[in-house]
Amino acid sequence: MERTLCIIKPDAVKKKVQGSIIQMILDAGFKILGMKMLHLSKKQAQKFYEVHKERPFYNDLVDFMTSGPVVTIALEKDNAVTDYRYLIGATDPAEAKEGTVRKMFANSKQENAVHGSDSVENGKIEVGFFFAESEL
Ligand code: IDP
Ligand code: MG
Repeated sequence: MERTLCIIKPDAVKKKVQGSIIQMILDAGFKILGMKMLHLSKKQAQKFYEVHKERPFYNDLVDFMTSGPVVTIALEKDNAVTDYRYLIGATDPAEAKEGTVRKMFANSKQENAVHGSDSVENGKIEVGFFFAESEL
């Protein structure tokens, strides 16, 4: 079984679509191991997105991710990383396929409703960023 981390981003929580997104995740066969609603601190958001710190969108991304509460969800499934990224669709909603979470709910390439881990290794690391093993 693989693990992957979902974050329902501030834009989606503001729009009150977190329930719809969670239902899509459950309907796609994922098991929810843990779920937390929290307001990220600037430090947390900077650390979580550290790999992007040289990118031009980094500071805006940190501001956006701390602009309101998020829901972090630890997910488990066979092939979780690939299957979840398929469910959420492309980073830019303009390129996301019909029926994907980002096509349905994203506002823009930045405000794109959800985060998803990009590799099996990062799935484990990112779940660990928000959840102690004893909580799962
Ligand atoms: P991903 O979330 O699909 O894995 P990444 O390239 O890892 O996409 O980027 C992380 C996040 O940074 C995106 O989900 C999005 O919120 C934001 N982002 C990525 N590229 C851009 C951009 O070109 N402009 C504004 N925000 C961006
Ligand atoms: Mg990414």
